[in-house]
Amino acid sequence: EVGGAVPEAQKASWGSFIKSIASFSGDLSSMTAPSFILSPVSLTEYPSYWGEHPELFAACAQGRDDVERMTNVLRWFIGTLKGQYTSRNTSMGSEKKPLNPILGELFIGSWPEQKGEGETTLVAEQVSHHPPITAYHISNEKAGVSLEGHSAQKTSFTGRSITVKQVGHAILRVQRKDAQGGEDLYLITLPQLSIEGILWGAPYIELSGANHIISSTGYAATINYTGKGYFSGKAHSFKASIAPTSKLDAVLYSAEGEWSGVSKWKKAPPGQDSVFWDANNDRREVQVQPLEKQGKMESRKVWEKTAEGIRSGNYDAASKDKSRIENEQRTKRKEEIAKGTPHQLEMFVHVPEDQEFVKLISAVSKGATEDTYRRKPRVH
Ligand code: CLR
Repeated sequence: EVGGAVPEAQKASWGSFIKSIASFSGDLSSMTAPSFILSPVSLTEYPSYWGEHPELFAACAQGRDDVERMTNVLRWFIGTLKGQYTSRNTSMGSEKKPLNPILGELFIGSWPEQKGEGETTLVAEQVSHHPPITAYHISNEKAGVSLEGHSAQKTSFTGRSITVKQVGHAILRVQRKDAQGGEDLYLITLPQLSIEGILWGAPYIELSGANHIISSTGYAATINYTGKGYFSGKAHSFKASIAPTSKLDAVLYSAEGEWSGVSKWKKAPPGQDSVFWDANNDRREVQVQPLEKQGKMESRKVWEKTAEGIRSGNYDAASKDKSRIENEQRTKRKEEIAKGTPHQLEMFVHVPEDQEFVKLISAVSKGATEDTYRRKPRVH
């Protein structure tokens, strides 16, 4: 039944929303959607999913050798997936439509040290509004680990589901602990996702295809995803393998299972437990300053009233406030053009061709190139 999970009063508008998705290509985030599907959280907050297991993030720098470090990086990566792709279902009942960030919107937060792993800090900035692009930088100085990346999406509708191709990549930098020092890089590409359950009105994400973690150390991890009805028959499944980058089919170690549940080593490194990762381990939500201490471009400050409206079911107030913000933005852009003073990024600089990406990606895709955003150097 179409719209079975949709509140009675919104069935008609859900129907027309689906029709408009079907005849629409590009930027879903700018579409008006029925109120039951709206989330009070902006997309600038989503990079925080990368940091919700601070101990796994810090462990990326540990390990006796490059292979062991690669297994730690892979575990941290797999450990982020449950938060990234199922947490709205858990907290709000289904996948939701996030608030569409304004240009220059910031999200700043941290995970205070708990067990000697060091403090992890996060800054994210909306570096483009159309198309929407979010840049982020997450760092644990004590552990010597940082992650820098950007995130955009290309969406298309296939009839019953929305396919989302993730555009962007991240680079994990790990300080070496040996005598020579220096740093190791891990290029992280992103999987494709599809949004299922659209017709029913209860959207959820399934991952498909593959992504890679390619390291300057000479090792790479390949992660393949399947959902219900594929090799495991279970939703949210993956198989990951670690191999030398120069010979990806010479698999050294492999793990498989559910990224939102338990996964196990298939080919385990010596002396390891059979469990690779248990996603039932607690995630630690990022901490942010109280609203009254936040700057006016900080996400929760920007969307304070809109989010309040969505949370309390006062959708008129929410949509009024959202229109006010969007109008202000249009005026701002016009003024910038009139004055010849284009918007300046606050925390990041745009890099037209990411040479680190070009170099590392060549192992799986010759000649590929992408731009990136780098965190501006800070004055301490
Ligand atoms: C953003 C980057 C994160 C992972 C992630 C998770 C959920 C994705 C989101 C990204 C991008 C925007 C997204 C969202 C799920 C639904 C939403 C695709 C990739 C779209 C714009 C809303 C669709 C509207 C519905 C019918 C739910 O690291």
